[in-house]
Amino acid sequence: MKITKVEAIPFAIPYRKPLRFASGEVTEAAHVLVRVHTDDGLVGVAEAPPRPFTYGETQASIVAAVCGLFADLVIGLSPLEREQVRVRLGRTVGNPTAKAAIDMALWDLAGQSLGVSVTELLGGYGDRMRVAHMVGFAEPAEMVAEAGRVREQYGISTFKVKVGRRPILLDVSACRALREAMPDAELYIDGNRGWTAAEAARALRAMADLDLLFAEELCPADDVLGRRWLVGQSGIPMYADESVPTPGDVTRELLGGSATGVSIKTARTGFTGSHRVLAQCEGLGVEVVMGNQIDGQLGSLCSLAFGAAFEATSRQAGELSNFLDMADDLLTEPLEIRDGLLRVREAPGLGIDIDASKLAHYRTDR
Ligand code: MUC
Ligand code: MG
Repeated sequence: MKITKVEAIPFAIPYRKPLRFASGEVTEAAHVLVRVHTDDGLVGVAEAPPRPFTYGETQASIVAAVCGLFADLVIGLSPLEREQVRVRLGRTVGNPTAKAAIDMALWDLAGQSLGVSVTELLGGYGDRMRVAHMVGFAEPAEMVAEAGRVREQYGISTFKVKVGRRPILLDVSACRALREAMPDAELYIDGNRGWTAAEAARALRAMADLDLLFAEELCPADDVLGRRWLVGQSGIPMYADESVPTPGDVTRELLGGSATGVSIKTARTGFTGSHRVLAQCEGLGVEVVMGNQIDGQLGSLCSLAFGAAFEATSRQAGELSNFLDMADDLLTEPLEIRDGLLRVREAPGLGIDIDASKLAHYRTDR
């Protein structure tokens, strides 16, 4: 089986309501669908979400990287030669979501050709994950109302609360209101680098009684000493997200004492790189969470496929619900969260079937 063609198709699907956080906001899912074709008629798929505020990539740059740089490097290879692909793509710096989408599409092809799911191929630990929902910036009462709606409708009881605003009291009030409204819920916070280390320390002190699971990326990665100082005084684990886009960054952050947990995002490290990150974290005795790159259903299925495959990634609820904010999606069979759970598809590969008429409607290159 040989790769014959690689496509990168930009599309845009509106959000019902924007998601706002300290480093930016998302009002539409302007993503890139990556399709890898083979000579025996199989097609592997994945999606790349441009996040300029996190990786510097745009929709146009992802299309350009996939079509102009990467396609020629993988055409002619077998989809099973994933390490060849990783090395060849690795010669270009950056472009994490473009590379990750190609990697995940290859795993999809491997699963399809062997007749097994990607979850079974990767590790086969389980067939489901608990779902965590991300609550974006709004007035505290609105944030409480959203979390309540999501709990009521989907049975989700783990919430990641976006913080990093100034004054910090706004976020402290929102977290306190959420805790009061939901005494049994699991809550954690994500600052998207919005605070200084001193602000973060004050905010953590003010929220010390809220039983937060952990805090993610409260200050910029370049605040090297400030982050170490913060870790030293925090009563809860401090997770790295934007500061760990590669396995090397994971090593630097963990051994440098700037983080004590890691958010694994398949959108940026694919399945191959995410497996390496997971192995590093397990080897060092560090907890992980399956994060979300504000993925659509396709990207969420990829996070789920990876997260369910391993015990360590199945422990905590995975961030798998951002697609709920989208007005539509591309799959013929939509994802359904029930009782706070998402189940892995049993079909071979990722089990993804793209609705051709929806793709024709939402693609922006024609
Ligand atoms: C998250 O975990 O931070 C927002 C920015 C980003 O890079 O990812 C999202 C969610
Ligand atoms: Mg984050």
